[in-house]
Amino acid sequence: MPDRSEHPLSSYACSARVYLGLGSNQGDSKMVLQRAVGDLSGLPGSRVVAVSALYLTAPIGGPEQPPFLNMVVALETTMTPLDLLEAVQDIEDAAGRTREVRWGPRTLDVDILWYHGFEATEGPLRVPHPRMEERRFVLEPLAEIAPDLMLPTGRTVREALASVLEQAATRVLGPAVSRDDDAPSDPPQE
Ligand code: GSY
Repeated sequence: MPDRSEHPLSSYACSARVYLGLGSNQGDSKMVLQRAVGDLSGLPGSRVVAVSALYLTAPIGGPEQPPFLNMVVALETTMTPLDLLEAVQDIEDAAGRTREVRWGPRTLDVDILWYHGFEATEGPLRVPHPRMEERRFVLEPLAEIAPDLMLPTGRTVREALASVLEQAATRVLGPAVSRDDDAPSDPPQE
């Protein structure tokens, strides 16, 4: 067997664009999200190429729970979809995430929303994320960094967002704004 380790092709790996949705409603959510962005940028073969603002959003589904901070991150990565899934679960675990209550409060949630050229409707990773087109808390930050991204229903992110504006309004917090200082006491209302 010839040794190919020195051959240029042996180190060539294709980079894929991925969009990830991040959310937190427990602990110091702003710090949790900022740390998660740092962790994503440290993944092997990966580079964070765009980051949305932070959005304060009313919780959708689950028990009564505090408002969330949500954001979307664009990553260029050579990781495979399943390796990336494992890595983001490690990032959630490192943030102290427990999985006790389905749809319940969480320190950190990282969803792989869209992975260039990859579609899966069953198995451990479903992408494009099956509920992303129904969620204002996903579409609004995503529209900030990828308004023309084409979604499975044939609509752009911008068009899909226009159809969910009846959901509770989100409030944009700049990345430098402290949540403790700026979070209203009640979740945002429409
Ligand atoms: O699926 C993500 C967790 N999650 C969220 C969220 O991130 N933001 C809002 N606003 N509501 C949510 N409900 C769930 S579950």
